[in-house]
Amino acid sequence: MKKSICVVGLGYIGLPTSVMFANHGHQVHGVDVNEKAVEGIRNKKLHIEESGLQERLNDAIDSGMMTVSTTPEKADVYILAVPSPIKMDKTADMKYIESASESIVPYLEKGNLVILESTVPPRTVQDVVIPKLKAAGLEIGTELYVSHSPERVIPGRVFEELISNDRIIGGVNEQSAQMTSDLYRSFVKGQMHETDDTTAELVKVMENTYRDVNIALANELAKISGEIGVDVWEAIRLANFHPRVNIHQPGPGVGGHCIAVDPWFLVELKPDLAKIIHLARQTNDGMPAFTAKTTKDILQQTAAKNTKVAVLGLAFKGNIDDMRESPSVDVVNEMKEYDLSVTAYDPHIHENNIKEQVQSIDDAMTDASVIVILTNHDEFKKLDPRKVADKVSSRVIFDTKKCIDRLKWEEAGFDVHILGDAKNQ
Ligand code: SAJ
Repeated sequence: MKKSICVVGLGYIGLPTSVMFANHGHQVHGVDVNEKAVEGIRNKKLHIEESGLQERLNDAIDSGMMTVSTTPEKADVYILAVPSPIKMDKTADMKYIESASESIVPYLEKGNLVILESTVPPRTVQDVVIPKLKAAGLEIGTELYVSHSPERVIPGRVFEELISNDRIIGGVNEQSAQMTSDLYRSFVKGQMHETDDTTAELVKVMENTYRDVNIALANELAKISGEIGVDVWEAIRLANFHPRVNIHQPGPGVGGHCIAVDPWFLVELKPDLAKIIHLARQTNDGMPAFTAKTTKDILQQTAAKNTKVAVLGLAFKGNIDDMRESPSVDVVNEMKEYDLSVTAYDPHIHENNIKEQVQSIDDAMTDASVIVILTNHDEFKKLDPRKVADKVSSRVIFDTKKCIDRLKWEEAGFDVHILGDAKNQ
């Protein structure tokens, strides 16, 4: 059945979700506090990059199925997709969840469904959202249905995953879960797994914690391999042929608004018990410093003429435009502690967000003593080392994502260093 849906939060999750519902016959009203973003979306101008989003947004707006504004409207269903970041002290910042929940209260009516999509510390629906919604004077579970259906899509492949991923649906009761499953069925081809709200919250945080701990293991193995003369990337590749092994990839740190954040929710909840989880966070957060120190060591070995470092990649991972919690920013700051002179370039980030950033790869590389790759954007994989060779002051490259072809760069006269590969490091 077609519904009217009000989506609060038009960011990396809320906007794609809104257009998907609008493209599938539901009447959607999107809400965001960011007036500039709202104005842009209304005029079909995107404030975020995501493959397939532009065409789908055009369709949603042109068909009249999607409207946007800075305030909610009456609807059958409310979806909350606002950020739930961590504060400086690594505890969850619930202010957006609280204000989004409050913002819909004046519009709520008997029979409405409220779905929380944001990733949150377990018990948020019970302890934060429901107490706010109660102000509407409706009985939860019989007059107002509530569920948590965490988004699980990966930036860069959002639309494929919105359709094909299974969904975890955590209802405060069976009817809430059932109504939520029925709604997402409009476009989800994966399975719906119904459970209660707190279990769904834990499942989502667990998934990202699993990945963080696994990446920390890969990073630790990279450091060990580097010391004992082994290429960790090859060792991981071989280990992963085992049917029950899936070791992730090392790198300059873990970024983004999810994997570097969600494990802290469990540390905050149970600090005495979440030991491996805490250590994994510290290991991954230590990788930018390790990357900067390795760069400084490489520079010292190569007797470079200057200390200019060309950092390639500021997004938190390949082929996206998102710099949130990006380890690259920490790497740049750590490099400056060693008095290195850094210029940073990212083909996906068109505004200078840090003062070391430049908008041309040539400006970044001209006269550099070492190139450091921090993000595996396709643009960097395709670089022609012979052309780069003419620009730099020393032919030295440090690849923290193993994304370049070592042989090709060596043939062009480069000293190639790869994180976790002892050869040349
Ligand atoms: N990274 C590594 N090594 C790896 C994989 C990733 O160092 O082997 C780094 C990346 O470079 C990046 C960070 O980890 O800096 C996070 O990237 P990611 O691709 O692992 O994850 P996100 O943050 O883009 O998306 C994750 C996904 N969760 C899982 O795969 C369990 C996604 O499905 C979630 O929807 C998303 O978090 C979210 O919103 O929670």
